[in-house]
Amino acid sequence: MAPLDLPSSRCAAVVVSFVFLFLYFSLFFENGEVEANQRVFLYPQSPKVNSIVSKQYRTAYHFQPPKNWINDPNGPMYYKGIYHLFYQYNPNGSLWGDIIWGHSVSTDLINWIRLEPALDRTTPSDNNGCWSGSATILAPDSPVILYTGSDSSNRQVQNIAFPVNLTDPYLTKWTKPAYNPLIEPVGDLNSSEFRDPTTGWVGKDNLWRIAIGAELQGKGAAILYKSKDFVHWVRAKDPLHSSSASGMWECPDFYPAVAEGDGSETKYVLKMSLTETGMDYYMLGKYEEDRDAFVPDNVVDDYRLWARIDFGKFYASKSFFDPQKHRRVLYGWSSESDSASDDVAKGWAGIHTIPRTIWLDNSGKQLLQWPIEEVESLRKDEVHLQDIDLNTGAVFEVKELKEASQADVEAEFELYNLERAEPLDPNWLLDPQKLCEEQSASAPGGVGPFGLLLLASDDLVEHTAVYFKVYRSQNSYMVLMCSDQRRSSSRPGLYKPAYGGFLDVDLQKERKISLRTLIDHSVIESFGGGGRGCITARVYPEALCTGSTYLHAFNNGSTTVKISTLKAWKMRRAKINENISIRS
Ligand code: DQQ
Repeated sequence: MAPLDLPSSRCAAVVVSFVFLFLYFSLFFENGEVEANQRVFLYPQSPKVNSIVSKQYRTAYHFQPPKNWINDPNGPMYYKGIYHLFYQYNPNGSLWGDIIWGHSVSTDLINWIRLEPALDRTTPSDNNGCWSGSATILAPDSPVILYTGSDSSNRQVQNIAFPVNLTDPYLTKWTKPAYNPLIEPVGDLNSSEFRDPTTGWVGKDNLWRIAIGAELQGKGAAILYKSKDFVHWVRAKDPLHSSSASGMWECPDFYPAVAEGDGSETKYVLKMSLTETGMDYYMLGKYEEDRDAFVPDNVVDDYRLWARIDFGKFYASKSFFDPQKHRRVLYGWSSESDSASDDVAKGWAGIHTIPRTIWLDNSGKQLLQWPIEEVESLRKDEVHLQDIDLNTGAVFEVKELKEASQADVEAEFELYNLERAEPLDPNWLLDPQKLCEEQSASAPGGVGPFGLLLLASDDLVEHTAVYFKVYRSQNSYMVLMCSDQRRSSSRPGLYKPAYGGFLDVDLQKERKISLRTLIDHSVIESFGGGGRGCITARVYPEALCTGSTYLHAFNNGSTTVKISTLKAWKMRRAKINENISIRS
């Protein structure tokens, strides 16, 4: 067809376009000048509310793929100098569905190279989804993946996958044997509540063990399986552990945690993700190898009193032992707090938190978490303030931190006087989130509320308050830590709770509470009391789109609190989705 030989419908379109162009130019140009206020809009005008699709809500140094939906981190491991991160990924959109395993690799857990997906929905035992699972490095050094497949009958079955080429440093391609599935939901197992195998461990009898999350006769459970060869698995008579205090345990994680120092204090950790709350919980205890049972230090029959990995928007976390740095590293999925239609408009949903080192407190009673040291390589433009008294009602702007949407802040608050600490009502321990909502950052108190206002607009109408309040409990003190999203954004349709939890800080010994926050556009990760309590929050301030955001410290308690030090850095952008040419 010659270039101007158009079919009649295309001719009509061209004629209409010429008419519009004529109208456009005759209306807009008078005396050769554009009349800006007489526009005829051929296309919809941009809305007054800043669009959720603003690039300002995408993170700059948290892990997220270029587009689409992600959820749980899967199979993290270190293998021959490379860290591998797999993740639940929808290649077809920004809502959950069509789940496969995305794959990225890194040498520092902060900058990532994006590879082709590791597991796709290609077999009868996973054609409705390649769901969560773990990697295990079998002796001498061959990595394998165990994952849950949603099979062609929508049953949850457990499958295995192997790297195609062990000399490929990135383990780019994975293959699934025809003998999958390895484990099926038979007997008393419910085929829709049986998923997420853990990393394997070896017992004294040289048999491999794994645990699989389940709901068994209404109880949350980690079902134990044993194997000689990692392929043929036999279910143990009893679960590793179960509890009638909750339903389904998703993404169980089981590992030893070591205290700092000589490492003599070791406890076992059983972590479970509860569907009823969308939160991650853990128990500390011992592993009785002879009985193959995890025995918690304290049996608590109300999950509201179980220890939490994070009090905020954080779920389905997974850890691995990093042999290079002799540390256990954990990361979790932080879902969006906007609506599903917002996610469709944005074209993306879900991020992973900055990996955290996780270890046992010397008391042996709780886990501590801290962002991995590698994240500090992104810091620049240090601000350092010292000895600032925050009197009652003080709001102190950290003016030196120009533009606070991509920052790392470390503050230490010194408490002069604990006498005005209000008494603790033990019932509050059941629902600290409600307490944070009722006793907000602006409600006057005794010792606190004091803390930081993050991602604040210039008029402070928008801000996320991350703060502490001290309560007296018999002869000691309890510290409430809150991250209040209720004023984080003036956008409609967002989920804006006030998250919170109690921290076990020995204030009689040390009259200081520290707060570290990683701020990255739509995420704020906060670590209170040296990592005793963590709160991840997702926020979408309008101020991010319209101008700058600011950092303030405040105190609404009736006693003065001192900021003994405050260090803040701007954070560089990490390389999150570097491409490589993929070799076959
Ligand atoms: N996500 C996966 C499941 C897991 C859940 C499916 C937890 O395997 O139980 O995407 O978020």
